[in-house]
Parts: sequence; structure tokens; C-alpha cells
Amino acid sequence: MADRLHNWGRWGSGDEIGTANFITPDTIAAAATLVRRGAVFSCAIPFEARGPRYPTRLPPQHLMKRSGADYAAGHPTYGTMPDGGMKFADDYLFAALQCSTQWDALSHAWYGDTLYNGVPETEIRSTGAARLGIEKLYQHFVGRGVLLDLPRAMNGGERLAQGYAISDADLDIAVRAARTEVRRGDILLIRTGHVPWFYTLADEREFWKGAPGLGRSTVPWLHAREVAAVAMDNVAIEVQPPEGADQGLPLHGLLLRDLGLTLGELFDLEALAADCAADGVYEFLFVGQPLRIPGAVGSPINPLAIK
Ligand code: UVW
Repeated sequence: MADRLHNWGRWGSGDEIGTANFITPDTIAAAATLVRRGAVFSCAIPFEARGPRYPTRLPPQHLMKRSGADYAAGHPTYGTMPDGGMKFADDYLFAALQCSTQWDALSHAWYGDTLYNGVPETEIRSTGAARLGIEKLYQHFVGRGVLLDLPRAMNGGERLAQGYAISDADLDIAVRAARTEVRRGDILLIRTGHVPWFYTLADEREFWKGAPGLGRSTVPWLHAREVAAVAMDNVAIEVQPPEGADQGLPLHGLLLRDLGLTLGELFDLEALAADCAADGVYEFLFVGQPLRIPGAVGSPINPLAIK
């Protein structure tokens, strides 16, 4: 499939942003006109210890360096104020950049010894990604967002079945149900309905095992529509386990490496999906910038859909 479908060289041999090139000033200006009610929907899950994530990634640790308790115990205040000086709270975050709602950078996954656009794997260094880092995309993800609500479109259910491989035909059904079309430069949000289910689980590992997600037939579908990015409410975009004889995460190779398509994971699409079902409008302005961390291979985000 990679021989037929790839974007290497499409935007020049030095390109590092892949399908984000489909977002242009025109697509952004058109997307801004989709804001009609001023209704804002965050697509982020809370950035906290209990949350859905890939099993090998540690939960984030949020630590207070200074709190009200320090001042109550006599920590000196700063400067002079009527009531004895200013007091400051400070905190730290120790976290995998991929442990919550996130973008996978184009430097996140590859096969063979090259990444997107032929970048050698030696460019992904112990000091960070010398090329294809997430910071290259620091102001790119503004545009037309489209929600494809698979469970509602396919069976009216709350979530897709465990291990369900979403096909190109399923995506067509959801597009028809949304009474819209997918256009070049869109940021496509695909709902499986699995995030609320995570919070009901006694054993958190169930979330990853058998996650519904994209199957192979969606790769040509996405390529043909020239979307800028795809984001979902599952851990890894793709179905687990993979289809047929495939193993591991084959769509990471096809989408990130071959197409140069940035992937968003662990989005919470519930509130947005409920609103879209209520007003029948599945398109909106999407804004979701990564942190500007030089050389990072992913970034947490708080993506917004604005209608
Ligand atoms: C892995 O890196 C294994 O997964 P993800 O892209 O979901 O973070």
C-alpha cells in the first residue's frame, strides 16, 4: 500500500509538516465563518493520573513546589503589600508527552530506517528529533473540523464494539449521516465512543486491549480526501489487534511515515458529539496547537471545536 500511497516529495524534499500543508490561509478563513453560536467544546480528557493511555506510559505526576500550606507554615512572602507581601503557588509536571490528549508528531513512528519524506532515523536523537519534531507544527492546526460520529451513524449505539475495524464504507456512512463532505485541509475527528467507557472500567488495561479503530481500508480513503490531520477518542487511532495477519501498529507506519499525516489520540469527543447530534451541524472551527517543544515527538493539547 505504501508504494501506491505516499506523500514523500509532494511538498519538496525538505518538507517536515506533511499533510498540514493542506491547511492554507483560504481554508482557515473559510473555517472561521463556521463560528455561529460562539459555543466552545474542549476535546481534551483531564490531564491527570487516572486516564486512558497506552499501557507502557506512566501516568502524569503533577507536583506542587509551593502552596498555601508553605505560607501557613511561615514561608517568607515576597515584597511589601498591605497584608504582608505577595505569595505565589508554583507547580511542576512530569509526564510522557503521549500520556493524554495529544498529537503524534511525524517523528513519532516509522519502519525501516527512514521516517516521513525519507528522513533518516538517525535524525531522531537522544537530544530530540532534529527533524519532524512537533514544534514544526506549532501554529498549523487551525481549520475546518468535521466530526464523524461512528456509533451514532452506524447503529445508534453509545460506542463501537471492542476490536471493531472501521472501514472506508463506515466512514462514508458517517459522512452521509453528518450531511456534509470531507474536504482538503480538514481536521477529521472520528468518534468511537470509548472515552466514557474507560472511566467505568475496573481494569484499565481493557481500554487498550481490543480498542476499536481505523482499519486498513481507511488509508486510501483518507489519502484521497487530502485531510490535514485525523484525531480519535482511542489510544492509537488504529484497531487493536490489527486486521488479518498484521501485527503491531501498521497504520502508524502508513499514516505518519508514508502519508505524513499527523495523528491526534485520546480526544474526548462526547460533548461535541452530543451537540452535533442536537443541531445537526458536524462542521466547526477547530483549533488545537501543540506545545512548542523543540525536538518533541508529540505534545499534549487542549483542542477546541468552536461552533
Ligand atoms: C504508540 O506509540 C505505541 O502509540 P501512540 O501513537 O498511540 O501513542
